[in-house]
Amino acid sequence: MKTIFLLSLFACNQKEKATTSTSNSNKANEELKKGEKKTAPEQKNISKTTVKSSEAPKPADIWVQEVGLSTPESVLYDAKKDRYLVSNINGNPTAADDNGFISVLSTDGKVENLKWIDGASDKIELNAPKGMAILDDKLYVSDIKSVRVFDLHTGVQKTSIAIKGASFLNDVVSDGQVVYISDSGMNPDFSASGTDAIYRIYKEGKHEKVVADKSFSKPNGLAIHNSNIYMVNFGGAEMRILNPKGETTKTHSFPKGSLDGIELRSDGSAFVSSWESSSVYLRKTDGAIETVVSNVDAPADIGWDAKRNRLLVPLFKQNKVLIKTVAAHSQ
Ligand SMILES: [Ca+2]
Ligand SMILES: [Ca+2]
Repeated sequence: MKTIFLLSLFACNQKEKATTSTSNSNKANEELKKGEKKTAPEQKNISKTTVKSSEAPKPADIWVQEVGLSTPESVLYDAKKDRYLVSNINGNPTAADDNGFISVLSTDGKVENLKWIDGASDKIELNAPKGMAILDDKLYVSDIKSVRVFDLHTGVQKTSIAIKGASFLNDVVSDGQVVYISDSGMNPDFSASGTDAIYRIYKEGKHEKVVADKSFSKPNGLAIHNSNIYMVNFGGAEMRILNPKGETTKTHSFPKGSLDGIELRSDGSAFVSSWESSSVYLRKTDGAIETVVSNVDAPADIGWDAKRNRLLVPLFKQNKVLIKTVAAHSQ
């Protein structure tokens, strides 16, 4: 129910946005100021723990805002080209409006190309881009019921893979061999469609269903570790670990739900974003859960810059991206 409420709220926000874009940008400023104030104690806590391993001061947060991002769903660290990619739904998450776009940010948070890949182009089909993953030299982007495939270097659209039976494709991840995609199983009005599933796409474009299970309750973020699939759900507060056959081997709970993005560090610890708590959790390998980012409204599909220990947090409703350095993993 909560999810539906949040999403209805989103739908209302979108309507509002169409008529009050100027006041919204003022509001965004006010909210940012509030957010900065609120995050201060949290930053203090984090620096306390980092002091043990490093005397260097923690780098300041970088806010990418008022640059034209529009309903940013996902941020991906492109290690190959050392840059950040941001998927922008630009409107309703289920509208086939061909106006979605992908932005390129430098690692210092500057917009290098706001509409690097742009649905407005006749050569690009892109409605409501969400999760992204890189495999070889291709960028895979989920787009409602299809996966769009682009050349990572030129942004040229290579192909489009329709996933029959899917209703709300969401996160995309690659293990270097194949690509996995979650279907959150939602209708255009965000009610449950019952198609909750995880799919696998092979390099040559062939795809198959790994597992379908309504009880997943809106599977959203995906990550891969040691061939296992980690999945968090938007309709609940759980992280499942599945083997490559799609069988659940473990389930872990988080304090609050409406979980969206997940990124794993090399030791298996997991960053998970939660709309319900407006935060990003870190679940350590011993099972302890701490909050590493707080007071972020609608933190969607987070990214992880492993080179710089930075979390990349898209604020879905505020058209912003937060780039935040977190403690290196020493635990
Ligand atoms: Ca187009
Ligand atoms: Ca759109």
